[in-house]
Amino acid sequence: MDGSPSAAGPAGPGSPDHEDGSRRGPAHGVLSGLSLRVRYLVRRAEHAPPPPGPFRPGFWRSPLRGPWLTSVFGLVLLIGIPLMFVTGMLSYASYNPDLGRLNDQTPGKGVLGFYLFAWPTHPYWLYRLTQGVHVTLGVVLVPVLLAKLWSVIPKLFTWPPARSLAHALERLSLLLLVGGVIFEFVTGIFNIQLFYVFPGSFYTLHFYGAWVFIAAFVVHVCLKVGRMVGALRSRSLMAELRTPLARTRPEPPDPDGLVPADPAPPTMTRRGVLAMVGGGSLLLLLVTAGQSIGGLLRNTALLAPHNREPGSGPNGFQINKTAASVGVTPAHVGPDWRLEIHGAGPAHVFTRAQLLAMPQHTASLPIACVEGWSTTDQLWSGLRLADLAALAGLPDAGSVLVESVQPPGPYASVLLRGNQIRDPRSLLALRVNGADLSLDHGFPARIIVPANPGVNNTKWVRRLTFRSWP
Ligand code: HEM
Ligand SMILES: Nc1nc2c(c(=O)[nH]1)N[C@H]1C(S)=C(S)[C@@H](COP(=O)(O)O)O[C@H]1N2
Ligand SMILES: [Mo]
Repeated sequence: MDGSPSAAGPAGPGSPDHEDGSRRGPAHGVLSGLSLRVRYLVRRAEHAPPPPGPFRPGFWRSPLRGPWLTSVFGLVLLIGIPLMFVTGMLSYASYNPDLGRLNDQTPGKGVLGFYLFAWPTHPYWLYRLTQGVHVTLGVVLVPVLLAKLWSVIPKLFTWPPARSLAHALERLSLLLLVGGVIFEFVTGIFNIQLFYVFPGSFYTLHFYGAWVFIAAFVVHVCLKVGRMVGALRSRSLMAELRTPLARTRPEPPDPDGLVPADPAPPTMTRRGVLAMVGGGSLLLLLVTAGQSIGGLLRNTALLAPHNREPGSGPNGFQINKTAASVGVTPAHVGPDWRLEIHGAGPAHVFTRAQLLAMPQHTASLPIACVEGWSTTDQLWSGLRLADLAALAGLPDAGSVLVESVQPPGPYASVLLRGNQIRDPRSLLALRVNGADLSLDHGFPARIIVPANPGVNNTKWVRRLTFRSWP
């Protein structure tokens, strides 16, 4: 396609009627004006040589660039990116955003919430798995993504930048694709590294970014999947893995112009490139996965920003935010602390000693944070949310508003659903692993619900308000 004059065909000479915008409505007028301007720039650019540097065809000379190598990376991303999207959307559903603004501050998400459903409590490790996959895979795919971008980089420098309106639109879709994927990876990785530098909320940017990106991704896959299959069939992976440097040759010239016109002698085999990218991904897997798997492997999570050494004893597992960091002081949770329970009848107020005197239940459940790290199962004990709902006069409660002693702000309160209240493993926990909760783990009382994202397991609970509606 590159450099072929016929490619300018659709916007070639003729169709002067486009100039009459008034007949076809204002939008058409703008489009045809744009089209004319593009055509003018194209004609000028076609007569001028490309500027020196990456726009010149001779600039990109790697003999390894070609449709086969691009398609190998493309295939890995074709499997990995839908998994990222699905696990991301599941993460969003897990916050129960349709219960209200306490759980989701995303402004005007509107129709994008179309798929939301009642997040289940079975299996209890569900969120630990989905979000562990989301974050671990996101880190592991970085070398593949960089290799894929490297393999197609000459295409990002085509000259003239736009040959026709259609070509300009195609390039705009590439901008959304490449810009979108970089945006999602950068926001995601900054988030898990607790590097909050973006304006507004990460969560909102990452959520809207996912939809923009996935739309561009679907278009791109539809356009390219046929060529990808053809290119993958053009060479055998096994044969490629056995090819030494001396026999490494460029792929045959391709219509997309990935194969350089003037290739340099190879300095690396395709096997070497695959080993470098695969090895990079494997290394990232080894230094990331431990934060989600836990146990001894936690020590290998070199990229985990915090909590690699959570201490020992019954409360010796990761803490996300300490009490001090969110403004919870010993005074909030001292002898004057009370739990209020509201529902159908008059409110109930309990001291911690009174709560401990009630029948206690246990559940073995992990903490699984949205940032991808999780703990192994911990043995929690306390009061069943179902029993507290019955006590409040609403045994079939549709939801409960949980409020913390923490000063108002993110995570200070949350809404849980009826199915979460009814699960017998859902607790207002008072103790963990046979000891009182530590202050940083939510003393005097915290929520723990199976498959609930960590962020909805509110610590330092002060009030539960059961409601009959969802
Ligand atoms: C193909 C690229 C990606 C897509 C389509 C995607 C999509 C999503 C979606 C839809 C959500 C739920 C909405 C939200 O909580 O903001 C989400 C959450 C999240 N994603 Fe991604 N994501 C991608 C890449 C990544 C990467 C590379 C990382 C980091 C390694 C990452 C880390 C996270 C985190 C930490 C959350 C939870 C955010 C929060 O609730 O605070 N994502 N993702
Ligand atoms: N009140 C309150 N509860 C909270 C938080 C918080 O900041 N304030 N952080 C939440 C988040 S994001 C997680 S992952 C879990 C972590 O629990 P842990 O610190 O006991 O491991 O607590 C949740 N409960
Ligand atoms: Mo979290």
